[in-house]
Formats: sequence, C-alpha cells, structure tokens
Amino acid sequence: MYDAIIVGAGLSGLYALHRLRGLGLRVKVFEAAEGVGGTWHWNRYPGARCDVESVDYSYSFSSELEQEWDWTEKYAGQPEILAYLEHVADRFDLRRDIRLGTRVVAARFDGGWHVTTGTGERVSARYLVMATGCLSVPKPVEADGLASFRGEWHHTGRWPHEGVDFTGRRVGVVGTGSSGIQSIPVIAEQAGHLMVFQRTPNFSLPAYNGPLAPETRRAVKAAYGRRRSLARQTHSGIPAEPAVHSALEVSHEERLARYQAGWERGSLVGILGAYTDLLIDRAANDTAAEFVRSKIRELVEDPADAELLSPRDHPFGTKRPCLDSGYFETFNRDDVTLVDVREDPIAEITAKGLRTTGGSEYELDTLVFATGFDAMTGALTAVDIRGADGRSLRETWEAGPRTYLGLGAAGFPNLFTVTGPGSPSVLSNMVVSIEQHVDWIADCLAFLEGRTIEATAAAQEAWMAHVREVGAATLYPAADSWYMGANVPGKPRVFMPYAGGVALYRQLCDEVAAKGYEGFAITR
Ligand code: N01
Repeated sequence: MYDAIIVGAGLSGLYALHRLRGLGLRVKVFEAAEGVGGTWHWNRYPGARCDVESVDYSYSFSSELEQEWDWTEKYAGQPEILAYLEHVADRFDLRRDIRLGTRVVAARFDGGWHVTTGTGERVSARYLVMATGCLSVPKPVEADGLASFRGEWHHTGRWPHEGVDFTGRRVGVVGTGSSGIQSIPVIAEQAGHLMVFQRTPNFSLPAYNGPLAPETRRAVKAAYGRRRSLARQTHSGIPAEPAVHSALEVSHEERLARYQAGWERGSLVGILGAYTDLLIDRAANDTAAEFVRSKIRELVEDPADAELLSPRDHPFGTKRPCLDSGYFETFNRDDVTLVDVREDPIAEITAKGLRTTGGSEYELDTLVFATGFDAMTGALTAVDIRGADGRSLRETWEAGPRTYLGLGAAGFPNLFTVTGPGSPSVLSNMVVSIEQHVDWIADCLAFLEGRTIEATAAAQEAWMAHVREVGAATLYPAADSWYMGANVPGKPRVFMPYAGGVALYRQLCDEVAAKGYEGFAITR
C-alpha cells in the first residue's frame, strides 16, 4: 500500500512525485507512455514548441535547476522541452518510482484508493493524484472511412517517434488550432503539395522565435526570483506589467501603436495584456481583433485567402491564440492550398484521400489530423474513477465537471486533480499553475498526516457558482472553443477553467489552506 499514487509523468506528475517523496511518503507514478514528459512526449509533430517563453515555461522549484539549464531558444521546440523533462527526471532521481508503459484504467475508493492498470494489476494507496494533463486525450477522427484510406495518417497528439517523411507527398492537414498552425509551415517546406482543410480560422501572432542570446540568459538567471514572483502575481502566469487602461479610453493612434508593440513582442500577452478590458468588453476586443485581421491582410497576398484566414466568429483571445512562425505567409506558396471545410464540410475519408459533402475530391498520400483534444475532462473521465458509495466521476460529470477549486470533488475523498477543471490551468502558463497546485496538494498531505479529506458539497456548489459567475463576466462563452467543451460532439457546453487569474486564485487557495482547509471535510 502506497501513501500516494500519481497518474501521469508529465510536468505535473514529475513535480508531484518530487514534492510528495520529499514529505517522506511512499509514492508510485503510473505513466501510460513509454517515456516521461506527458504532452511533450506525445506531441512530436513538426514545429511543436511552447507558446510561453521557455525561461518562464519551466520549473521554478529548484534554483539549481534554473541556473544550470540553458534554453537555446526563446520558445524551445518539443525535443528540447522533452530533454529538459528527462533531465529533471534524472537529476531528481525520479525514475525509480515511475512505472512507464502502464495505463491506469480504473480507481475505486474504499477507505483508500484501489487502482487497476491496463494489465489488470491492482495497487492501493491512501491518496490518488491525477496528473493526467488537460490536453492529453486526442479527439477521435470524426469523418467516416478512415479505415479505407490507403495513405498514411497521424494525429498531431500521437506523433510517431521516428517522424514522418513528407518529401514529395500530397499532404492534407485537417485543423487550424495551435497544432495545425505550428505544423503547417514546417510540413509545407517538405511536402510536394499541402492542402490545409480549415473549418474555423484562428487568431495567431508571430512568435518572433529565435536563439536566446547568452547575455539574455544571464540577465534572466540573475533576476530569476523576481521574474517568477512577478509571474505568480499576474492573471496569466506570464511575467508582464499589468494593463491599467481600457482599450476604449485611449485614442485610435495610441491603441494601434500599443498593438504594434505587442505584435512585435511575440508573446501571448503582447496584445491581449495591453488593456484591461479586452476579454470582458466586446467593443474593446473588436479593436484588437481588427488589428490582428489587418495584419493577416498584410501577410497573405491573395485577398480571398486572407479573408478566409481572418477569424470573425469569436472574440480575440476567447480561444487560446496561437504563436506561429510564418503561418500566414505559408499560404503565399504555390504548393499550399487553403480549403474551406466550413462552407463545404468533409463528408468522408476515402481510399485515395478526402471527399467533401459538395462532392469535391482531394487525392492525398498523407493525412494529418490536428483536430485537438477532449480537453480538461477527457483524461479524467477516461479512467473509471469511483468514489465513496461507488459513484462514478464520469456520471457525476455528465452535465459538466464539478470540483472544488479544481483540486477536489465532493464524493471523491482523497482524490486530487492537478490543474483540474475549475482552476485557471489552461488559461495560464501551465507550469505556474502546476507548481501552485502541486505545492498546495503537498502542503495539504503534510497537514492531513494520513487523515481523509473530501470537498463538501456546499463548498463545491459555491465554488462552481463563482467559476460560472466569473466566466460569464468574460467573453469566453462567446466562442465555440474547447474551453467550452464545444469541440467534442455531445460534450456539455460549460466554460471549464476558472477565469479569475492565477494571482487571485492562488490567494483563494492559500486562504482555504490557512483556515484548516475550509470547505473540505477532514476525518480520521
Ligand atoms: O486543437 P484545437 P490543437 N472537421 O482544438 C479543427 C494547446 N497547444 O491541438 O475550430 C474539420 O485548438 C478545429 O476546427 P473548429 C493549446 O492550448 C499548444 O490545435 O472546431 N476540422 C480546429 O481548427 C491549444 O489551444 C501549443 O471548427 C476540425 C482544430 O481542428 C490546445 O493545445 C501547441 C474537425 C483543432 O484545434 C489545442 O490545440 C499545440 C472536424 N471534424 C497545442 N474537428 C503550443 O503552442 C476539429 N477540427 C504550446
């Protein structure tokens, strides 16, 4: 019997193992993949890189680690991020408590947690920490006929380790979210011809990625403490000075200059963080959205393509904007074609490629599905989790996830979710949110000394009402996004993350802890 079982060995699971072991607990991590790294193990598609600067998208818990690791780029690519996580696993001697290639399929609470793996093995622990990630269950391909396709196909979230050779091939990419937007320019470089099947255009900003100069690295390292602390005091977990003005209280010229500077900064918060009301006021948001659309018109030579690539169906920032390297410019290539599958949807995959409902046929050698994930809840409900009195998490969440602080759920004692629904998680720099959650969970376990903890139904109700209220005061619900569950057919339409920002959220979590874990029932 372990003290704690952690499911997942990505950014969350690795740090959770480190912290919990540091408390002297007996801990086991189960990881379905054959390697550590989570998201960065699976998402090996060409062009995959982070969208928060690497010096910030990295652990802060060890100043030695911070000082010894050198990021080579502003936004490191997937191989470098994975190498970092492998280094963390080695440096903190984590591997001896991680079982790779082992999927947890069920977990039942009965005083403690009894976990069943894919091979039928049963293991027990007092506490269960789900560190399964928010974007780890790829959405199944929705079009019929995939089995008949004679070419090669891949989902960006399950990319083969040996890579994919696109040389001379007719390649189709379905999906233009972050995964599509990052991979399309790189695939276009290699492919014979690339067809991009777009249903909804996305806002994307140039990353202005490049090598990190040694003096930049030195300067960051010299002031790392301050930088991390600034990140924790922000809304998004990305260090930046907070906006002070409404977009509507400054002149058109001043706004344009501010947006231009934000554009050139190559950061998610460059424009979105420029004014206080971009995510709460439609008129304010329109000013930023129109600025980005004007950039798309400058970058894309063909006016029809430029219009097709211009998002008009959702406010800027209500889907996570993408950071790209040459995305819009890719459509100026003769060997790249943009296909509107909103107007003429994909009807089926055929032996030779793809057919639309309007009867157009596209012959393809390789199909890439950059079609996203069953976000936030998918990895949690994929496990048959049954709490006290046999209640299933999947059924309990049928109308949408219900948690207290995104950390625990009523009816599921001793279960913790790292960056669960109802916490800022995906709206933030994930590493900042992960560290905050893992630290909170570790402190809680130290406090509990083996006692049982469970969110009360009343605290959960109140928290969900607060999450709803804060979400409803923003523009987020206006988008058909995966934040809303809108990308998965049949998934309830609920705004899942907490939009109050990481600074306020941390404060609320700390207050709960300081009051002896208020809102949780603690029993022997
Ligand atoms: O997935 P998405 P993603 N027919 O859901 C389209 C993070 N991330 O993997 O909008 C046709 O955003 C879908 O169209 P629509 C980041 O948080 C980060 O790209 O549903 N098209 C959309 O265009 C991101 O937000 C990075 O109409 C279909 C696309 O596929 C999150 O992960 C890199 C379709 C899916 O976009 C998810 O990003 C990558 C269908 N049946 C990911 N189904 C970084 O930069 C779906 N689509 C760190």
